[in-house]
Amino acid sequence: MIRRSKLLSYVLRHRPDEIGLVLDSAGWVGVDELLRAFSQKHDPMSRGELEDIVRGNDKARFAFSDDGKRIRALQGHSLDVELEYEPREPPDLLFHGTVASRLASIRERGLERGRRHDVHLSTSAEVAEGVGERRGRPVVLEVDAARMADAGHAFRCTPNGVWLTEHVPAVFIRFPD
Ligand code: HQG
Repeated sequence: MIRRSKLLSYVLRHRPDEIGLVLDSAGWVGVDELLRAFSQKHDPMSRGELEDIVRGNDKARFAFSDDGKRIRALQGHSLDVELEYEPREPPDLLFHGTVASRLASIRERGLERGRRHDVHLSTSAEVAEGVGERRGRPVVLEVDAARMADAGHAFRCTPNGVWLTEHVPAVFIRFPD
């Protein structure tokens, strides 16, 4: 299940071409088409199994369209997709989890989106800590989102509560002592 969920992330965020799929401009692909492509290139997957992955995913990374005919990843793309989340006013404070080895560069250049579409921010320090932990001992940075928004930076929020913005200049970051 985890392996399949990772493969689904990979296909829907980065490399649909790997199994011969093309996503539309908002990242959607037909469920039947996806299942067919999966079954041709990997083990066969049923609609029920796909539903289990989408529902069972710890971070709600995927969603079906309202009619259930299409599926997409909710964030994390490196592909050029327009997710169409409306800009929203962020909470005053947001958090970003990273590791010590990144700090010198972040102090200099701010938080950069890298390969991803956007910088990912969390509403809680605990969640950010979990994100940082993927790379080592976590360091949690505080982002002054209210001041960023005042300065004209746009924020969007995914349906699973991840806040997205293109770049966080270092002046808006509070580093731990
Ligand atoms: C760091 C997972 C040097 C940044 C997680 C991070 C999250 C810089 C890494 C989601 C930098 C990028 C996103 C700079 C940022 N210099 N390092 N100027 N600016 N960095 O994976 O935020 O499992 O692209 O601190 O749970 O770690 O994919 O971003 O360490 O929600 O659903 O560069 O990915 O979710 O790494 O994680 P990532 P992230 P999924």
